[in-house]
Amino acid sequence: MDETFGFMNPVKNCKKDSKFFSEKLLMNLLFTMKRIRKVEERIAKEYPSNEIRCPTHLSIGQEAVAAAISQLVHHSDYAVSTHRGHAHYLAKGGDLFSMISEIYGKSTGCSKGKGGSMHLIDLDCGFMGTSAIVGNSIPTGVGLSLACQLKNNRQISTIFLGDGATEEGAFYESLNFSVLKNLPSLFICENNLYSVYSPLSVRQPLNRSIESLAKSIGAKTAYCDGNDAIKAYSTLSEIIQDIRDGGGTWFVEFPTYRWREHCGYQFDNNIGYRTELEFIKWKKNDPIKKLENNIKKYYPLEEKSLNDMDIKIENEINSIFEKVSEAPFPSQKEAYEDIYA
Ligand SMILES: Cc1ncc(C[n+]2csc(CCOP(=O)(O)OP(=O)(O)O)c2C)c(N)n1
Ligand SMILES: [Mg+2]
Repeated sequence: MDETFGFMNPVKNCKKDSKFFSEKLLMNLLFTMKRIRKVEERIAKEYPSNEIRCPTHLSIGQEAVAAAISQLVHHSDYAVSTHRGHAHYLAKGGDLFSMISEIYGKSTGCSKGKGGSMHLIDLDCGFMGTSAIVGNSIPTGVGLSLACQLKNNRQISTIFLGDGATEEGAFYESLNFSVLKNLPSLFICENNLYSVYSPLSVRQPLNRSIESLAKSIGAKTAYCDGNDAIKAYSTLSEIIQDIRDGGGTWFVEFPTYRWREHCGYQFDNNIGYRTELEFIKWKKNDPIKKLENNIKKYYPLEEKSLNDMDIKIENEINSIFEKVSEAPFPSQKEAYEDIYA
């Protein structure tokens, strides 16, 4: 039992095997992860041509948690995210054409081509925005939780953040307020061990986990493998149920790892802040392969169905990139519209 709050930490009951879940759910998780991975790999492939002009933070390697969320939240729920937000936007149901358009600065983009990769929004599915300022979207996410509570309709607000964002004052103020008011907030901290080039060891005391920080503020907390879509799904499904039932604010820490450089399409293991060995260790822990292997233990997962899935995703991506290439840039007269300055 969790002594502080009097109920079980769901991670301890977490179902780890595909046998507990339907084939349909497992294939949805796999499809979502592959789609996110392939979209970002395509962005990485196109980036050197210099047509994408905005800074772009890829989350290749970190797809599992987003996929789990995609199967658990509704369009009527809210979510906010960070500079590394492509996966979260897509998982919440964000429109792919609008996202790719935005990354290319086209007027068909979700921020009319003025925001770029770090300013994704899709109001139709409750994805309420991402921000280039670390920690910036956290208070917005808690404000949305307050709106959910006032409406009293079992909606929740998911707040994606990185480990680095837990070093921002806004994080503490927001979490404190959310806990105080018993708001339906789900804080999802994807701890990829780094804030740009700084490892956790130079930023936070040893032997104090991020989860324990959130717990000390009064949030219900859990710690779960961020590269295991099944564990993430199982853990989050219990937590989201609790939040919808009025259980209040949760904070879940998911250890994971980004494969590419902090910002950009390349690999940067050679510049000295992390080792090739560490990278290889995490790459072997590929969330997509991990899910495939787990599915294969209990269900037939044939090469053909995997290939069909790949082809379906690639066809969608090809047609969207083509459509975006034909879309117009914003006109010059729009330059001063929709801005605060
Ligand atoms: C307030 C603020 N401080 C610093 C930065 C520079 N910055 C951009 S991303 C980043 C790292 C954030 O790390 P984390 O929250 O762990 O997210 P990750 O990039 O690892 O996904 C930093 C420090 C910023 N954008 N905003
Ligand atoms: Mg980080």
